[in-house]
Amino acid sequence: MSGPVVMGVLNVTPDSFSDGGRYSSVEAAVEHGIGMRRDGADIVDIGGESTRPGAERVDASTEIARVLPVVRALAAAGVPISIDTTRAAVAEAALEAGATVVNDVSGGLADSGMAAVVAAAGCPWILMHWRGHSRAMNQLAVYRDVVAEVRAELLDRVAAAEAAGIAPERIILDPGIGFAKNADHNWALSRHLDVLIGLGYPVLFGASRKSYLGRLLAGPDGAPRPVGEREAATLAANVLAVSSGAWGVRVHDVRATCDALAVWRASGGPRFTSETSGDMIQLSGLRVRGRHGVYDFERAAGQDFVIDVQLELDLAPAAARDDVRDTVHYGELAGRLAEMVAGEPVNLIETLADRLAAACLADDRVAVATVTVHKPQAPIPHEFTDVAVTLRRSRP
Ligand code: PMM
Repeated sequence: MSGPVVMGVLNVTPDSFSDGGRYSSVEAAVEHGIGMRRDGADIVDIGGESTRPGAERVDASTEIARVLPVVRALAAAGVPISIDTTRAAVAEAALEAGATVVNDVSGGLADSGMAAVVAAAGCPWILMHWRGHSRAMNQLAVYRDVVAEVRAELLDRVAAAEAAGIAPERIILDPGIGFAKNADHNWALSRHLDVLIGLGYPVLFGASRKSYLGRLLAGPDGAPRPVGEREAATLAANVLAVSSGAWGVRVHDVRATCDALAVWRASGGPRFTSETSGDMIQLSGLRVRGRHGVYDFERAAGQDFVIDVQLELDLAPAAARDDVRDTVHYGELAGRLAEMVAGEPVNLIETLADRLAAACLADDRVAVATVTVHKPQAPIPHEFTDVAVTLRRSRP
């Protein structure tokens, strides 16, 4: 899957806050799942227990009975499926029936058997930030610094998952919008999503139609905007999330989401956020002998060229994980650039700078490359200290 991933919500429950009761029959649920796939969903997320604040739990056999026929039928129809459950037994049954992702809103906290099921399946595991089951979660919405605490609590869940043998590349994080969080908490997490994205794991954002959007759009009488009239707000929240670098969005209206993402893509896709803009790698004074120039004697004798490179990219993943694979290896880059400067001669240092910039942008994590080529021994019949060109190139 390449981002942003669109996850379509399919609750086979009588009481979920948005679609509860609409897809209680297997036929209606399957039809809706196939429709969401047709509309562009990368994956359909099937849940059999409402996680709405205050909701009562159902037992595992009820949950299994609700989801299994739908998982089976949609898997048979070729629809990629995640199972939205906090229970190992439900996840195991759904994986066996054709689900390929586990979406665990408890981040592994609700059922100590979940990690083993996921490890055995070798499937992706969405770890959502969670503090307790629906009945109690509103009382648990107490934070001094919600962003820092959600980040720390998610890192605990990651550590537990990795200790249980889950490969890091299978882990997806989710801030858990609306779960043990009030509206202010949700807005703080939306504003600082880049802090979670900076952990280096894909981040799923699930704001679709949630009550903080309803509260934002409350009428003059203070009544929240009804659930069915929060779609425009949902689309705006989701476009902002993917602009911050979210890996995917979990939504009820797949078609509208895909339309909004098409506009986002056509408008240039990701933006750097305040947390990551300004990150850069600088390599200065790379001195290499080359034969660039318009004169024969330059081609024959060669001279020194000095290269400065500035790469703009998000360095938060590398900083968080302390792993060179998460960043541009400056030693390897220097080697590639030196080879180009020493290689095939060109007439102009503009052309050389342009080629070096293209080589920097070949790593698709680099958003902008600024390259300066100095030619301090250029054939200029006057005393001078340096001549240089600088090109700034960004990803198309
Ligand atoms: N929200 C709900 C259910 N499952 N899973 C993830 N990963 N993230 C969420 O935000 C999330 C979820 C509750 O909403 P619903 O009634 O739309 O399913």
